[in-house]
Amino acid sequence: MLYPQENLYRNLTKLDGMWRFFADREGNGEAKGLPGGLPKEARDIAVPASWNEQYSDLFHFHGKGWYERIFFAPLDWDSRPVWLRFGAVSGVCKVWVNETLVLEHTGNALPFEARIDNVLHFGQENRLIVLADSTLDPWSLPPASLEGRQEGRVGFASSYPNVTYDFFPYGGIQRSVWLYTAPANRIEDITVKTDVQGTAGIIRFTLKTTAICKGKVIASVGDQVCEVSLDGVEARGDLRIPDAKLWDIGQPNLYAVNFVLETDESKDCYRLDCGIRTVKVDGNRFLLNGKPVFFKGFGKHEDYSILGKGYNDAIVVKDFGLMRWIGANSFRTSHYPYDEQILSMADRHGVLVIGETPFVGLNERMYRPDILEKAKGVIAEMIARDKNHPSIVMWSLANEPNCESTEAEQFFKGMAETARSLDDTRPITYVAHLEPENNVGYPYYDVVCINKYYGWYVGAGLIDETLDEFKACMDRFYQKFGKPMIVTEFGADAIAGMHCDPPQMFSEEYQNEMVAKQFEAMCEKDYCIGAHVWAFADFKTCQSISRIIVNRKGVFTREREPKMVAHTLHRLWNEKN
Ligand code: GCB
Repeated sequence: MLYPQENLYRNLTKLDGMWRFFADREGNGEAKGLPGGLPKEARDIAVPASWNEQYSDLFHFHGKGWYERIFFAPLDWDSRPVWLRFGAVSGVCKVWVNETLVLEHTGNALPFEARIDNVLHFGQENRLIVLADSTLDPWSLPPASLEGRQEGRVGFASSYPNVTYDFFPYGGIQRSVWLYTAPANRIEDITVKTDVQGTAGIIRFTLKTTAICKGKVIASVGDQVCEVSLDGVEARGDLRIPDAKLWDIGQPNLYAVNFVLETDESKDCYRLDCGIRTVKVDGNRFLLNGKPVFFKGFGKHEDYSILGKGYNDAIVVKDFGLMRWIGANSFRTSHYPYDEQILSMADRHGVLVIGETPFVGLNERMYRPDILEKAKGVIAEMIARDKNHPSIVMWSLANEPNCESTEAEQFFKGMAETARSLDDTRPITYVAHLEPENNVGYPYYDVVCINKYYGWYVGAGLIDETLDEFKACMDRFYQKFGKPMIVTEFGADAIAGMHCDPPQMFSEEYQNEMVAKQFEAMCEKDYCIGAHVWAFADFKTCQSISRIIVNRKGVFTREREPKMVAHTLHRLWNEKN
């Protein structure tokens, strides 16, 4: 799905800002006629942002949130097709424009859109109503539930809210809302794949139109032009760039390719930033443009106080600055696809991204054919949205699943086949926390990613004593699967400002020493091709006896101040290529 863009044939306007909000605690808003307008108790709310930290009584509201926004549809947009697009809304979402239901979507982190000009009043005000039903559902992807309070158990099982993952289930319209025009028969989609032939770069494109048409497609960048005829809904071509500058780590060479669609009835264009690069897993190595890569970086979250999971440009700018300073070359979009602007930023900064699905905490009861079908749909949505980003070099299809049974194997095989059929250019992985024999999915994947907390959840307080266990664990995975490995999570909680000599758990010294020693242990293993510290910054999670307001494994605080370990990583990572 193409990101909205303004050009000669397309206009857009953002509907971000102050909306009205109503928390439907009885859950019967639809029957009460809320699609026609919110009740007078509705209050101001900012979009994009989660609702939970905007008002304290909404903090633990995980139900049906209703939003309203009155917007003006310009008169000169009359008789032009108009789309309404949501970057992401939590849970099960329904959208009404002037009381007509125009959109329904399920999921927290991917966009959806609909053509709405047939219900718009041009040159007048229009009423937009959004229902974001964030009710925690044990069968959703990811699974979550408010039920099952469990006493006396340690860890997430006894957290509130009781979800199967370690981050707060924020709700709301968390990414931008757009209204845009484009020709009726528009450039519906573009897929680019790149290759290198000698010193030339090849940008192979497939362009899809909305309707069957006759005409031509012209792709150009500078003096290089590729014109192909179109008869149907799809045109393919190769744009050749002589002496191409490859996209690489810290060398974000991008070619702004202009795609023009010319048919008898309409014209459209779209500019896409393309990075020419190759990625490949070869034996124990991960090759970018033929050169081995060592992934240095983090698992991250979209998370900030007050905003919750709401997208914010300033935070993205700050985070990329910190990643550059510390010497990171990569991050994982743990545990869901991030806002598209973050991926574009990674494209522009030459940062590698492991793009992850929202499938965190999958368990054995989920491995049913109907849930696999749903999962395949989400993988398809993610790849459709993100396939053109050069920064994305691998897909991670799940985080820490229980993956032991024949059903699990079929599920993971099915997901792998879907991802490969939709994208034959990128390796795939999933992220494991259990032992090799409890990971029946790996034979179908290219890279092994493990999350290991020696010296924390295993061998609490023992940094030196658990180092050999950690190394032995890495070896077990390599012996069983013979694939390159990234340690996608390791780390310790540290409360900023808490100091201790000798280092003890929760002090900055402990986190610092553990991360440094484990990083060095990984560097001893040739099959280990990356180290991602958990986590980039402290982040909000559910309440439990093991969390002090936030998860404190951040190398930076939630406000992005460095802890002691940040300075150590800055040194280690700037030394290691
Ligand atoms: C994990 C999870 C991550 C948690 C982390 C922790 O293994 O993948 O979501 O936040 O551990 O801090 O426990």
